[in-house]
Amino acid sequence: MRTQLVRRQVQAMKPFISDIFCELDASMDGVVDVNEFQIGMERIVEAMRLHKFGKMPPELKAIFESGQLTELFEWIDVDKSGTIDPQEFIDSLSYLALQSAPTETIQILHLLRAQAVQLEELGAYFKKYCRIDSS
Ligand SMILES: [Ca+2]
Repeated sequence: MRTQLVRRQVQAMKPFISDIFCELDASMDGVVDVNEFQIGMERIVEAMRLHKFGKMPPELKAIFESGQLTELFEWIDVDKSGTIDPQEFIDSLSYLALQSAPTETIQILHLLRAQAVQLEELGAYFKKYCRIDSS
């Protein structure tokens, strides 16, 4: 069964993702903020090169080595609290690792984010434009 296979894969990745989360949580308050995330990610990649995390599933390793994860902070922060909690981290990372082309998925997510920013800017522009027009 496909769902069982997926569940087994997620279970196999979980300890590694948890280890990485602890490594990112420099202040040890149980959540990772954007600074910890960006600074920590470089440390993780370096530690990975030294095989510090043991025999990590290759699909998971590839995501970290892509170096693109730092751009996904806001996507991982599902509840938009400004911090990433362990559940958000485990869910997003296992989701990405189970994609057949994870780096492509990361790129698409990044593009979507960039588009959302542009839309916000456009919205703000029209708001301003209309206000000027009506005065
Ligand atoms: Ca959060």
